[in-house]
Amino acid sequence: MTELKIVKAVCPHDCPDTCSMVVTVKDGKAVQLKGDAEHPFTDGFLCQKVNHYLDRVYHSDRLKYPMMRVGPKGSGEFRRISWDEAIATIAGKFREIAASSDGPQSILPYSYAGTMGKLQGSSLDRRFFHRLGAALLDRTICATAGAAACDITLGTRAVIDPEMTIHSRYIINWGSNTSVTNMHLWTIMHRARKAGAKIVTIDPYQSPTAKKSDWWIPIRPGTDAALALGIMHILWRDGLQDDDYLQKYCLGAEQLRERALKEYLPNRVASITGIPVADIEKLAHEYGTIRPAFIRVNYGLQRHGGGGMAVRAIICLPAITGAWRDVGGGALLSTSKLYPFDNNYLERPDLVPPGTRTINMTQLAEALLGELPGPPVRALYVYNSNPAAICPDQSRVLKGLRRDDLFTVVHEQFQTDTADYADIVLPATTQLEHFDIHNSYGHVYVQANEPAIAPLFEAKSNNDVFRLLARKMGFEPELFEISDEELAARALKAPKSGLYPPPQAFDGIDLNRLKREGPVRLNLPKEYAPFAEGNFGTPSGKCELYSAALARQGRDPMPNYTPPHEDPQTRPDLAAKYPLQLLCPPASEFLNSSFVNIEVLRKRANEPTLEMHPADAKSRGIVDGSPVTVYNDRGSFQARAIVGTTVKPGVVVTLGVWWNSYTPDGVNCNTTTSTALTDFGAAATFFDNLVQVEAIP
Ligand SMILES: Nc1nc2c(c(=O)[nH]1)N[C@H]1C(S)=C(S)[C@@H](COP(=O)(O)OP(=O)(O)OC[C@H]3O[C@@H](n4cnc5c(=O)[nH]c(N)nc54)[C@H](O)[C@@H]3O)O[C@H]1N2
Ligand SMILES: Nc1nc2c(c(=O)[nH]1)N[C@H]1C(S)=C(S)[C@@H](COP(=O)(O)OP(=O)(O)OC[C@H]3O[C@@H](n4cnc5c(=O)[nH]c(N)nc54)[C@H](O)[C@@H]3O)O[C@H]1N2
Ligand SMILES: [Mo]
Repeated sequence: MTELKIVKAVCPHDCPDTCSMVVTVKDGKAVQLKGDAEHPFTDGFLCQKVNHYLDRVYHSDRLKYPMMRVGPKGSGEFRRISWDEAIATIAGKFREIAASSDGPQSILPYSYAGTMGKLQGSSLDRRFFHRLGAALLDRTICATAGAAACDITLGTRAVIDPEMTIHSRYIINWGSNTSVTNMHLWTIMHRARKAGAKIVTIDPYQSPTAKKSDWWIPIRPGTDAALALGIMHILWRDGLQDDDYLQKYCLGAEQLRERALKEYLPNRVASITGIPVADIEKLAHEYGTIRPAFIRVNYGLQRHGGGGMAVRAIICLPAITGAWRDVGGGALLSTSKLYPFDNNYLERPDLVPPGTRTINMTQLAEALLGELPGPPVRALYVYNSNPAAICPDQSRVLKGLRRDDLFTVVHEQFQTDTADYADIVLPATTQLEHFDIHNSYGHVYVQANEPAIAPLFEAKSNNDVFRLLARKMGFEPELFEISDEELAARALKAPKSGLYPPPQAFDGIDLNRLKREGPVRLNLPKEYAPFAEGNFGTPSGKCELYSAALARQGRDPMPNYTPPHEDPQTRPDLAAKYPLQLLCPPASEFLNSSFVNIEVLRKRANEPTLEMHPADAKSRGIVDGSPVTVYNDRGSFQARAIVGTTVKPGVVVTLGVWWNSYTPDGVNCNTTTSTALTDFGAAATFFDNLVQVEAIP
């Protein structure tokens, strides 16, 4: 008897679109997976990657059983063991380390957003490591520069309802490859364009989004704050500011106006940003006069030393013109803070022993090589992440992972570059095999993911593994013996306080409703424009153009331009050796390092490439198609040159993030990236990276 079942699932990957997926299951096997037509944002279609999610689920390379290392570290030689042996080994090692003079803080959990699910992403894992007293991980690899900048300026993320951009008439993709990294928003932008909107993209690289825009403005990497301040100069100079909005809802307009007028003259801004004065003037005038004006500010532009200041300056613009007043106006960084999940319940930060140290995940190299204060890292537990591929300063990360005295556990779906260095490998379930609930950072729906199929082979979900480990460690059952559905139901009971997240957003939403109805829109006004009348989440309740809190910390209280760490203008010494600014954003076929092992997608991406301007190629004897080496003091990687005008002279671009095991030289672009941090949020600076390029003879 054939039994057909339709299950609503949620794409778990690190992407603002958090799509709703409809899975058809036949006799216990998922046979079809497609985008949910009933989800207004997903709109019935998925990206090219997740269209192949079933290839991922049923891939012959899925990790099937727990394994223990038998060969040298990094050799990828393992033998199968039982779950009992795996859990006993890990618990035994954790107990031994916790009882040693180094203590539990020499155990480091390492996770990011392999799944964005609230349960498999950040619930029992946090409880487990908090209860153990392990080092805390500061999860800075992606978003914290902009998050910190938004908190200071707006008291929450730069947020509007992305569906409202249908009403926008001036759209700026600012450091955002929207058509690739947020493609369902791009669809709405495209519709707005049909209704008369103009689409502008500010990006040093002619990304797929820049190519499809009405106007591509190539900017010198890491100089966006100067451009934003230059726009402010022109807005104020020409009387395009909204004095009423500034006076009622903002702090420090007078001071900021003075800075912009005195310090950010168009000539100076042009020389910093490489954008001609005429274009800066035109951009400022269009932005200041066409409404609703909307800025999609994304993560790409934050990955520079001054990334926090860049976001802070950009998100001040809608306050100066009053663009926040309009439905479809304002700026969007992330909608994640609109969801009042009870994270304290899920993660139990109260269990963290006082004085526990925090390790910045961007500085894994330093942590593993014993260069940070505190006890050495003796054990590393990796899940939801692939640091051997995605972390900066890769040569040193790998050196750390090769340490014989480091005990490494990797819980994964696949034998990734990181899993190659594990002492114990544990097989993980995919999204079709476990339960979860999801917020989104790019729309305003909450969703439940029902398991469509049983776990394949011996795979276990993250939470199930932490339940086993907690049992073995003798931790309190009341903290861990709670089902995923119970955790979800309780996490939806929002604490009722504060302005952001809006405490009423979950009113009328509970787990039963999510399971019954599928995606449910947060309980927000239909035409949501949160800052139309102020209502900022800052201590003053205003948009803090001037921040007294920053002034008290001895920092610049206002937006300003902070040059990149590795900037040819301010570091001519370094640029003499390494004159090119390298950007290394993800390829459209990959999701950071996820999906590189899916054959059809890898074939489409083909091989690591380096896009460079004809002038930079010619002076190096490089022609289109030449194999090249890209290098600096930190390391080198190989790629094939694509010579063209997708970049300006002085900038080169490689798309990633390749698995090291699939590149010609066994490493990827992160051999050249640095662990230097951003000005706000201590985040990664992947795109702040000077290199030299040579043809391989
Ligand atoms: N297909 C696909 N989608 C994804 C991802 C993926 O890997 N693949 N990753 C997901 C994740 S984790 C994230 S964080 C988001 C990221 O979403 P985006 O921020 O859109 O992604 P990026 O491509 O990293 O960066 C966007 C653009 O910023 C440009 N850029 C770099 N430096 C600067 C600068 O100094 N100024 C300006 N103005 N632009 C600059 C880059 O050239 C790039 O084209 O995407 C998510 N969506
Ligand atoms: N050069 C360069 N480096 C970058 C970036 C860049 O643009 N350029 N982008 C940076 C950014 S924005 C980000 S967000 C980070 C992303 O870094 P990561 O969060 O490490 O992202 P992925 O590379 O997608 O790796 C996630 C891993 O989690 C695994 N996984 C998925 N689901 C589960 C699960 O349920 N359980 C377990 N245990 N594992 C699971 C997947 O198989 C995958 O191997 O990379 C950063 N690194
Ligand atoms: Mo990210």
